Amino acid sequence: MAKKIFSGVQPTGNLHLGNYLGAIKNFVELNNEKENECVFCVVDLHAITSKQDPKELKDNILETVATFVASGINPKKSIIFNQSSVSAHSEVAWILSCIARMGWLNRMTQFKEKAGKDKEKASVGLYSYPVLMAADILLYDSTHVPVGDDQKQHLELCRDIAQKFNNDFNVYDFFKVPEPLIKKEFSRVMSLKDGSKKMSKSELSDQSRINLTDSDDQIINKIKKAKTDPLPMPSNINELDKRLEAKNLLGIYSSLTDNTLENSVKKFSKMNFSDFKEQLAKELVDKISPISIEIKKLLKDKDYLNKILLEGSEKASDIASKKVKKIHEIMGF
Ligand code: AQP
Repeated sequence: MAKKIFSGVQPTGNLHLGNYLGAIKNFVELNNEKENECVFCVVDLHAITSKQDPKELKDNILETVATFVASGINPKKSIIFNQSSVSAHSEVAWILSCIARMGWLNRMTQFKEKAGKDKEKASVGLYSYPVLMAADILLYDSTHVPVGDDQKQHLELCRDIAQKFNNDFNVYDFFKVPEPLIKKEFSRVMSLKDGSKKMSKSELSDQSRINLTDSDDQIINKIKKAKTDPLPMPSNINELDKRLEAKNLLGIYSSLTDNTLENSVKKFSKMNFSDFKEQLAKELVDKISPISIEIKKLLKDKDYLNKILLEGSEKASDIASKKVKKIHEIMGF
């Protein structure tokens, strides 16, 4: 069945293996299914929920587009654009913030994690970010949203907002209630330094993540130094919940090779970590290196990347403005 896909990535630099395996790899697969209509957004309005340097933000927007294309998203088939170029996103976010309830937002764990102890100093935008995300998704009548596991709660909020709007205004099925597309088995790539923490762009240690622009040597070194435990490789999948670093590395291997975790456990059962790491590094270099080379090549042609954004913005504006017109009618504006 044809799906309407929407997803976004923040242009906050350091795009990493977690972004790739949790999101972008799925974008490519969905883009390749002939009947799907895909919209992939560089969510620059989300990026400014924490302070951004304007020059770096501009560069990071283009780097995110380059990463999409280098990973295999075809800009002729999918819409690629940046969020701030379609003003409907901000407008509808305001309208939906009058639908969403404080109690719902207060439950969002990502805000609690990102705001940390000093909630008073977090921006209002960081708090209301999931409402903007709902606007992004609902504007395009999206049926499916491919995201990493960390976004599951925001997707549930988006569904609640859509349903409340439809009920409040008696407009059955006006906002489509989207389904999350989250990999079942390995949906969260963890830090190479700590198997209990998400691999993240903002983590200070570069050793904690594989960046999509890392060289082969950097990838090999980071895997060599990745944290493990003193035991040989697990021989049973049930051991993994207690051996988080082994679980993460085996998960990365399985995801890269499109294999199940169970098969990977069998394959490397009782092996030394160093032998396994050699094979993992080889797999990573095989998959990430061509992307890294292509990103660097594309970044030399900024005109091409800007053209993709411009064409994408026009197409996205066209869809979004029609939806906004209908929202205005429903609201009585
Ligand atoms: N570690 C991860 N494992 C699986 N999926 C992940 N994603 C991010 N990290 C992981 C998924 O990547 C998509 C784009 O993420 P984003 O750039 O919009 O925002 P993020 O989740 O805030 O990324 P980071 O790296 O975690 O940034 P910081 O350091 O700022 O917190 C999303 O689909 C996300 O699920």
